[in-house]
Amino acid sequence: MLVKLPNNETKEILTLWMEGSDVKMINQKLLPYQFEIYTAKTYQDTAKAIKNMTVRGAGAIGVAGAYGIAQACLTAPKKDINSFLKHVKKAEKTLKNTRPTAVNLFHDIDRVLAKLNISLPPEKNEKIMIEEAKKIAEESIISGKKIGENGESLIKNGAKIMTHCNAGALAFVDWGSALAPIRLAHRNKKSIIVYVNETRPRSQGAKLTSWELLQEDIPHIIIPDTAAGYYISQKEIDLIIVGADRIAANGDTANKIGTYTLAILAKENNIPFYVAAPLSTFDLKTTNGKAIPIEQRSETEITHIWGLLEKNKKIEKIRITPKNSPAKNPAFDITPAKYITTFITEKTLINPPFEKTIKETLKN
Ligand code: RUB
Repeated sequence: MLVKLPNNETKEILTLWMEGSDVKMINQKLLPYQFEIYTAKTYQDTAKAIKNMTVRGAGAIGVAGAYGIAQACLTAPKKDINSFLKHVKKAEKTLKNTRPTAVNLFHDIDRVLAKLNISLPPEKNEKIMIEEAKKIAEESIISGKKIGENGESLIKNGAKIMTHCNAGALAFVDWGSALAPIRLAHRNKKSIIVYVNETRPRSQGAKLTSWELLQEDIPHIIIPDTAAGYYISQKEIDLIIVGADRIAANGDTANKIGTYTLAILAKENNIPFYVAAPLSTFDLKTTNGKAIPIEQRSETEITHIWGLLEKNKKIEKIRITPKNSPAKNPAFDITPAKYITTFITEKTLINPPFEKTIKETLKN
């Protein structure tokens, strides 16, 4: 993605990459106030970065998980295959035990582990597995671009588009899912405006999507999540595009909390509701939305908010609720397939009946 650096230079930069045994990533906890690259030196650092959301978004945490396994291969004992295996399996457990909902994390880690061949010496396995992790990252960039190309046809000149959370380059390695067609429509000189839902509690829309759109001067407006219904009912929105963290075999979709509400609003007001995601987000092993585990996050994300204190330009956390009121913080919700118009993937647009079309697309 293009990033405007503080010295006014514009640079193409990925959300995360591997450099030697380090995993480098844009520190998303500091955006939009500070642009900094965080270096995860070990697989344990990478796991921590996934858990505390230094890196976040389904596609990006999948690649981070794959890189984490690659890091574990580098530090694993090489004296025999069993001790190598034991170390890598320990890393698998640590990395998978970070965020439960986005299937990409499990999918990408398993893809690297599938390369493990116990009849080969550890050094050989190390090389093959690191190559696979890097291949996953490269494929993720290509699929983001293809999602953009396939989805751009759904955006007409003059379109007013709503999006939720951040399903942009920051949630991937580059390009993004929901933001990829938007990015391309803008680059192709279509006149568009993006309504960015704030996305409480962590405000990925207000902080990250707005930052990403600003980097390419894509016109946008941040609105509170609670204003979505108002703008949709006023015919201010032509279409909604969101990303996804896991799509069940029947098309039920887990995405950032609040997505379900938007899908119903879209149906009620007769506007299309698109879900953009790579094929690695589809999970045929999960039959429907009820079987998708929903991450429950800390209540402090509700009771407190992080922001930039204008007076000293420091990033600070402040309390916004009474001390003794409890809070609940489910990070995702499930949108039933019946509310989804089309899935935008790198391969094709998937239309209903989803039970059939998803299976066919993933098979071929
Ligand atoms: C991110 C989120 C995004 C999807 C899309 O949640 O819900 O919409 O991950 O991802 P969080 P992608 O910020 O809690 O990780 O663009 O990879 O499909």
